[in-house]
Amino acid sequence: MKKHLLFLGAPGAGKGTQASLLSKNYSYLHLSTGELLRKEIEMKTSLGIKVKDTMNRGELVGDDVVLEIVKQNLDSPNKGWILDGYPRNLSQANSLNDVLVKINQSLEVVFYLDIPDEVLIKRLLLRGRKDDDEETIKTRLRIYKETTEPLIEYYKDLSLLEYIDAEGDLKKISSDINKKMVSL
Ligand code: B4P
Repeated sequence: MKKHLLFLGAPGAGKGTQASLLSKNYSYLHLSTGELLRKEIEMKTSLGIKVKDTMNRGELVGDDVVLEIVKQNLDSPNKGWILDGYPRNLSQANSLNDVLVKINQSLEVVFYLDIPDEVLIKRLLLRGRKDDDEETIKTRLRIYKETTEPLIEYYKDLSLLEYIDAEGDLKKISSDINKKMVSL
């Protein structure tokens, strides 16, 4: 069974939702950089204060900040891990490789949640988080296309990419992911 996984997809594709379900199923560590950053903001830590405005504008926080969070968490004892929201650009993908080499682990699967823009926008507007207003969603989508989307080809070239149709029923998508898990 694959133990080191990553979810890739646009904002609202269901990364957080599906990574959470899958991590519970296998008792893996679910590492969402967005969630960890939001916790820092909630706790008003110096890091939280530093990233709050950037996140609320829908922009990416600095690579160094997220790398530190990922490093600390991957190093903890775990049965396996699922990264959600990291990496988000090629530089983060390279940093992740470096971290994994150091801890003698390797990424085994990248689930790419494929979904049309109109569906994403509807989902996020319904959720209504602080960074879910129409203008901010547009910024997040633009940044996703410019900086994160190239990772699809990057992981495809490494033969790690698994396509998942992420439109439609949440349970059906979860079942498709679980089926892939047992067949890989
Ligand atoms: P994230 O927390 O990663 O937010 P996101 O990309 O919008 O994805 P999210 O997980 O929220 O959406 P999901 O698809 O699960 O990042 C937030 C911010 O943090 C970034 O903008 C950035 O500022 C910062 N950040 C995070 N990581 C970073 C990094 N590596 N580098 C730099 N900055 C970073 O779900 C969306 C909604 O859809 C949910 O309400 C869910 O309930 C619903 N949903 C899911 N599946 C559904 C389905 N099948 N049908 C209907 N609804 C569904």
